[in-house]
Amino acid sequence: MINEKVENVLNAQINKEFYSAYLYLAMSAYFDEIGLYGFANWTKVQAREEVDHGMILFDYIIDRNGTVNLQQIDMPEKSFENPLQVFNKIYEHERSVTESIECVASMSEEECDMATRNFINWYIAEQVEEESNVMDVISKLKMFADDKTALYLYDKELKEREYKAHSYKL
Ligand code: OFO
Repeated sequence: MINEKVENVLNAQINKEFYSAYLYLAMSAYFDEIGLYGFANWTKVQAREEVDHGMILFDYIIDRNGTVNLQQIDMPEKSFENPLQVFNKIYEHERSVTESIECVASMSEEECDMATRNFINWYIAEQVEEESNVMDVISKLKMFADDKTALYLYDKELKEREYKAHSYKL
């Protein structure tokens, strides 16, 4: 059985992960519209990873004999200005997800739920990777500035990103 407070924050986290997927899909559609198909691919792959993040939490609650409580997913924003602005937004968003994951960790500690505390370590490490990947894109976009050729070549590189299913099992 899982502690009720911990169960609530895990359910809220499922919602945040699915919202992340929606947000990345909105960004992917934007990139597709402006012809940056590599950026569209990168954000679409990320959306699939976010669904995995949500599903891992879903399965974990069930494994602990808890109750999954799915909540309404907010509508993501859909108007964007340029690639750098989008990636700055992504960074801001991922920072807020990191904070939220850290709150799950501290709630599980407060409630002496060491199984969840241990489980959530996977997400803490994943957030380090996500923030770092986003910062990498931001640095390159800043370096290219208005160089369209560099952007074109980088877009081709981002087209190579492939989806790999994420999984976690107790
Ligand atoms: Fe699920 O890590 Fe991004 O939001």
